[in-house]
Amino acid sequence: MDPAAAAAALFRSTFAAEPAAVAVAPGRVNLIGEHTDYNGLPVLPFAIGQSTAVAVAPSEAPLLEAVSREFPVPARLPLDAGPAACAEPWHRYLAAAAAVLGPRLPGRGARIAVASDLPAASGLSSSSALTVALLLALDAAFGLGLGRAELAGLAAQAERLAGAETGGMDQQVIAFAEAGALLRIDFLPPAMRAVPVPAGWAFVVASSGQPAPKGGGARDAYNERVVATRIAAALLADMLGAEIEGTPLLGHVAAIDAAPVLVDELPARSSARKAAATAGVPLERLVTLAAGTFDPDAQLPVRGYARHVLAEAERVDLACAAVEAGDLAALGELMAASHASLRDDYRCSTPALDALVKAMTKAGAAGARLTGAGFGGFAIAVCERGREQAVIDAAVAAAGGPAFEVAPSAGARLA
Ligand code: NG1
Repeated sequence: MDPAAAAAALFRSTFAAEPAAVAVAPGRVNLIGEHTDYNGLPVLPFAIGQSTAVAVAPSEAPLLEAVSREFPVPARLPLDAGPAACAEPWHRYLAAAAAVLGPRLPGRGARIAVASDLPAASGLSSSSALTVALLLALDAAFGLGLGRAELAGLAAQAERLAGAETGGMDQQVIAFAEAGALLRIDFLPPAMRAVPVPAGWAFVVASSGQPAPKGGGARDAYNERVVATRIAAALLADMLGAEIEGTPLLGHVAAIDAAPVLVDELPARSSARKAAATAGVPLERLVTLAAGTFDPDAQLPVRGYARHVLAEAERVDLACAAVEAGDLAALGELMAASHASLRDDYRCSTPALDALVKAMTKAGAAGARLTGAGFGGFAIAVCERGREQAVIDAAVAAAGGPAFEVAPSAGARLA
């Protein structure tokens, strides 16, 4: 059963009532532009056909009562529970959605049923699909009148409260994607552009066999990189004599010609405390996260991280041009360079992801790379249509699967 029908059926069988609204939000794959969004630098993702559906009806009690087809433990959370109090990772996203809606929910709770055909903890954005679908369904059920951009912003804030200091790519592409196209997203200043995909290309995603749970260790590894790249941005701005207001991001300095050269003069490792003193910025701008404060004395490999982010942003520009020119070989080379940079400079690949990328490339993919935050999860490959089955077979042989074709699909909707 597809997720929308399954969520509605689960709602009926659990609560013996009809849902007031059912919303469906797709997962996403990032073609290129990895770990750039929280630096205010561009990304090139697309929404996929697999999705999470949420059926909702308002209830009188100030509680979220929720069941999921995929997660066995049901939720019964006070509206003000807050994500930190939830032991079950999937409950955190429910509590976080209630927290960002806050006073917009008129003191009443909701009954919720969830069904998904997206693999969890994979880098395919199952958490953002859940958050966006939930907010869209609550918006419809309570008549909140949220606009799409506001909804994507609230979903990103919810995800940050749940623990990972995300940059907002996932929620935005899930809210705004168009079928048949990639979505180039810029953040400084904000902009979006659909980039149609040539008809003869196919995309394959494949599991490395290792989950990358944002509710667990991957969250700390992710947040370390958010803080380390803020440190790099503050130090580079200081070297360049550039003024940054608020949180320093590499996107604030990336357009300055000398920035890529000066990256090599950054310290190999630094702590937030040391960098704040050197660059003369308040320490809290470097270490404050929505879900807490990062250790100001942790020594982080800032030079390699910054080198990856600045080079990756350039690859996004080149990849957009390659897609628009229908140049599959050029796109493939950029994806290979992205993976190497994520492996060597950003240190977020794993031996299983490296082997998977190699196997898919050998089987005829024009290019392959890890997708999402890494530390496990999925890889994406692009190939000429007709070669996708060979790439899928090679991926399953290398890492055990699942591996399947994904097609650029439309964003979130009410069912
Ligand atoms: P995944 O691993 O797919 O959840 C995460 C972030 C993105 C982005 C990528 C790395 C969340 C919800 N999403 O994606 O915003 O920073 O890593 O490019 O944390």
